[in-house]
Amino acid sequence: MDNGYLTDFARPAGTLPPRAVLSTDAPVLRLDGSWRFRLSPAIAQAPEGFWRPEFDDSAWTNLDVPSSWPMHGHGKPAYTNRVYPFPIDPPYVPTENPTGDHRLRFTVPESWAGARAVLRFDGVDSCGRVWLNGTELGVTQGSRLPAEFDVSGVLRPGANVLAVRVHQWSAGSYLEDQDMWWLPGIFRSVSLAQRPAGGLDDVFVHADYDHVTGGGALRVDAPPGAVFSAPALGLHEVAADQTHHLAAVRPWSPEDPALYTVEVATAAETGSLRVGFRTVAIVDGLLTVNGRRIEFHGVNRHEFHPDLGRVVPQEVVRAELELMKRHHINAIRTSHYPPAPGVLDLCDELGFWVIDECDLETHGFLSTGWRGNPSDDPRWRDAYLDRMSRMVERDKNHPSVIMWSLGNESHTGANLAAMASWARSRDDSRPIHYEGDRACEYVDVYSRMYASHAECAAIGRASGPPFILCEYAHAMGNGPGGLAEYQQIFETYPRCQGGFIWEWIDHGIRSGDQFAYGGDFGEPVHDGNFVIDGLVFPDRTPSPAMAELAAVYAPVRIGFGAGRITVANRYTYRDLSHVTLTWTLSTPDAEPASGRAAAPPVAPGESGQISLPDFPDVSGEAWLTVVAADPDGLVLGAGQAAVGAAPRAAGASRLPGRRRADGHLLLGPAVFEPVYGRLVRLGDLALDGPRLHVWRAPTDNDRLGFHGELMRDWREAGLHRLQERLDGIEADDEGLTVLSRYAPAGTDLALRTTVRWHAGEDGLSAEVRVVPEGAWTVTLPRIGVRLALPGSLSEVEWFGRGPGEAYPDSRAAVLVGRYRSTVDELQTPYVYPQENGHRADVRLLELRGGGGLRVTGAPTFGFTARRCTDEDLDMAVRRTEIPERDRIHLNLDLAQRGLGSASCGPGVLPRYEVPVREYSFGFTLSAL
Ligand code: IPT
Repeated sequence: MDNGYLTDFARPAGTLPPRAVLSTDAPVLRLDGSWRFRLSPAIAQAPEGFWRPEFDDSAWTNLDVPSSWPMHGHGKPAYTNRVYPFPIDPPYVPTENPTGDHRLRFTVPESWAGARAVLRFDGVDSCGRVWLNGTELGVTQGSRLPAEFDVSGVLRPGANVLAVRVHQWSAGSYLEDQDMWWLPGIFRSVSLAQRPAGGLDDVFVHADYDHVTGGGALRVDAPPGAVFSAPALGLHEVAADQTHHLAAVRPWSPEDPALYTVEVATAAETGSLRVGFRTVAIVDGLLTVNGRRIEFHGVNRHEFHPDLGRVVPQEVVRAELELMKRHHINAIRTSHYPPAPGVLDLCDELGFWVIDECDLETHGFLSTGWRGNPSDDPRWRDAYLDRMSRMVERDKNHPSVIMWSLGNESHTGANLAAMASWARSRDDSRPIHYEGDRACEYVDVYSRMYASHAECAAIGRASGPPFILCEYAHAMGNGPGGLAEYQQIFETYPRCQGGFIWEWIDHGIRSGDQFAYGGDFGEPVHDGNFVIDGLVFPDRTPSPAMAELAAVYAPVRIGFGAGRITVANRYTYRDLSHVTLTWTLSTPDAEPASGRAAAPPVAPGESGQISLPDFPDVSGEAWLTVVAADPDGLVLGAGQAAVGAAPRAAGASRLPGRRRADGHLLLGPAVFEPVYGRLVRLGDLALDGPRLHVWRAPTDNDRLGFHGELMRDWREAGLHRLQERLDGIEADDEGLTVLSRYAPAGTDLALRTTVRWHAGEDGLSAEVRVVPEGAWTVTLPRIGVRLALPGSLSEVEWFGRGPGEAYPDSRAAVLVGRYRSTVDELQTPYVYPQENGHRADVRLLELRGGGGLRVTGAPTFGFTARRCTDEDLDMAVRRTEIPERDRIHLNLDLAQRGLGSASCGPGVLPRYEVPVREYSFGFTLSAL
């Protein structure tokens, strides 16, 4: 048998011309369900003649279609980012080519007798050879694109047998090197549809909006003689191929995704579409929709499910898109392939700007210096054009799709340019995107990934086509940091029209109680946890980055100044008539007052002011919080201002320190041991500390990166293994002084500390001074102290920022208030263990449970509390490796480094670093 199709430069065979997805009254038979399946490690080991109807498949297993077969125990998933997991020798593929033979027996009703019909595959990864009733129909290519075959005359009423041989590797694999798991299979739906003669094989709706007049123009390209009706627009059976001008329509946008039902009909078939009116145009260097500059608050969305692989049930998609909407995400780039067709229906309905991206990535050619890259090789031109036309034809009727993207990371070349010009000739209503065309020779927008803040601002100051970040803010592990600073750039420079966070979801595969990443399936070549870089965990639970992003993308911004509250409307089209403001006054002990106010009438892009509410006088620290919400209670923005006096330093009276006969030192309720001078008892509470602490379990952004591995420098400097030496401990009439030197072995670098202890009515207070010694060349993960506490102190309450974790460059979502949690709940379960759970700007912290400890800051501190040390967390590479120790390890930080985005992009902005320099800070401890 000839397998030449595998190496035919990714050209499908025997497929029908592409067309739009359309629901019509022509009968459809869904073929999803339980199929028969057999996996062979190579084609030569696959059964001969399995396509024959009479073939005996009783020894095979059952497999649900759609499915990614490695997720069901057949072979294994494998992860690489850009490295091809096979030798680069296009168009050839390895002999070891997992081949999944699929068979389905199905019954066709008598009413189908003699009907013209097509068999449709919505997605087969990577290549499928198809037989119906023993007749070969052809070969699919382009995993994430539909393929249809004419089955008229082959399909028959009664029993039919469909046989599909799917190969993991084909020439198309060279074009599908996206950063994700390699997951072969028939992973989208399979269906049969009758195609009546004279029916609606294809339609192309054109629904423009004139923002000057408020009118719409509607035309439907359909077979000759077709008519359409749109009752809500007063149109009844009007000629399809003429433009119908409508005096007033409700325009479509993510802020108001207004859809009109349009029924298109020929004598033989009636189809139904949901149409949105909008006009995309580049005007004076700005990307506009319906006459306004738009701004992408977007995410890159891969199709992923932790149990099913690339099969994402439609109800899961709906839930995830609703989750995006609740976090003020208004745009999706379908990285890096067209999504399942149902996804775009939901984008139309719920409202997202979509950049629909073609199924194309040849990133692995980076390792040959792009030698042999298909993008500039004429032998691959047909495949490039085939993929582009199949995407455009399939998705052309979606109002949400406002740009076509040629693909991702495929360098540049004539085949990409040809895709662009074909798309323009077919659909001139949507601009073209492709990040690889830096010179904008064949694209309409200047697109970049991971450009630094400074470079984005420079681009904003220069002139040229609209600028977008198709990827930014790499959400790997704990991060990204610096989102708010990017947003500020989008708001400062009109040319900078927003971007798409990389990426929506962690692609972790469920494995017992945790999620697997690259290498966990024994892959010889893999990229580890680089696939765990989303805003939501693999099970779609939001990570703290989601709260941050919601605050940064918030459509309403609250500010304070000159005794007034400023309310800024950051919508593109909406006013604020749906917004209610709620205010709360809070102090460390109570919430003495709250109330409501209407938002001022503010047009999009404008801001208005209202006066401060009347709230009672408060003596100490107090905060006024104003929250803007919609009628469903969804928070649209929040702001805060301090309205009371700052907290005072500790009280006056001071007890003397003294030395006990056994060498221990006593100060009021406190006992210090004589070896290191650490506090070991405070009243009834056993403690151990404080010790200077500068380490954190490196985040992915600390560990990885194009900009020099920070973690390597930290480890070389020995920050994770400081030795502690006691240089002196003295008791005097006013307290104790402990002198220590913290230094890594093998260097002459050190941090000297002087801790001055006092005991008074307020508790036991420490004034810490840190003075560096030597020529340090690194910055620090953090500066602070750590203490070990009894494991029973697991109830946590604090007055400070919360409720979620916060770092200096990721703190837009956290507001000052009084919060309660537990030590266990303070942890964020990042798939790859790393620093997490830090609470910021804390004034008062209490840990309780069979006694308690109160910590107050002078003035504030950050804290983490967990049942293991930072060293434990550092050692673990899987969640199950994080030990649970007997004690709670509490870090009190004066400062902690920001997060940045260095795992793939710029690092922490200089102002969020922790330099080695002198520091002074203080805190007060009391036993409860
Ligand atoms: C960029 C890719 O486009 C994306 O698919 C993903 O791999 C991301 O990086 C990292 O997670 S490419 C990179 C070289 C900038």
